[in-house]
Amino acid sequence: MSTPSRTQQRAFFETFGFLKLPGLLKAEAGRIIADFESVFVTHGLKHDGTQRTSVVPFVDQNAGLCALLDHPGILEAVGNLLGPDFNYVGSDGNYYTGETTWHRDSNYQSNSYLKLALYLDPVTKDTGCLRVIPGSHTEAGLAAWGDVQLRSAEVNWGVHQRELPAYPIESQPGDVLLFNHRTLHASFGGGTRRRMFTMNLGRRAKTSPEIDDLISYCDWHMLGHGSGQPYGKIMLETASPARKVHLTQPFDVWNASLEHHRIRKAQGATM
Ligand SMILES: O=C(O)CCC(=O)C(=O)O
Repeated sequence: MSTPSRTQQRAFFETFGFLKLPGLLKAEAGRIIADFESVFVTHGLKHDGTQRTSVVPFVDQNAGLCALLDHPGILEAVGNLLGPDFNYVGSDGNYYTGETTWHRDSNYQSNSYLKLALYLDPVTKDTGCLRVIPGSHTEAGLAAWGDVQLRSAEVNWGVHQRELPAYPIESQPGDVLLFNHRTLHASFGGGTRRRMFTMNLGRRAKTSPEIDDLISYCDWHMLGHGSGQPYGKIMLETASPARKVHLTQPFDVWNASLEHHRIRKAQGATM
């Protein structure tokens, strides 16, 4: 079977809410893993296996990982789904321990966000690969399935969450997974040292719902993660004009939002 065309990939992503790009970063996988490890070392973080260890924002901490935003294959694949001027809106790097229960990453009205995920160890259905409910990102999917409903599988349907009908996206290091933020996802059966990182990417906001969602997204990140900065120093210092296309709009919105919160705080409002 020949490789799907870009049009077919976009149609698959829009229909099912995810897309796997086998081996897109195969040549770089060794270096990516070394860069991943080095971020945790730099942060003095040792994963002891008892719980998830994560760094947010993640790729921003390492020049090699920042350069994923310059990678021709990534630019082409993501540009195909979100347009060539897509926004980069944060990342997380993780050593996972155990399972992740069913959830969506966001369910914005504009439906313009996706996650790019790289699993750095071979993962299968029973060893912690990402599972998705195909179609759960659509309006019909949103109406049909809720995350709490799936997490209450034992009460609702008398089966464990891991038994729910879902598609396991088994992967090897170097494979790139893309999934819509609205797609319900989870993972089960992982060990105590499951390495993966993700990048959040969104359509450049042009319509009014997209702008509202970007403001809300930046707000959520800023307040939720508390870093007070949209991007890491290395990300900004190593950004070429081409990379800045993916940073400028969130950077401006984030700073405007920060200013808004400063004013509200000065006025005595609680956030
Ligand atoms: O690999 C996992 O355990 C789940 C990852 C996930 O839920 C996410 O990145 O949003």
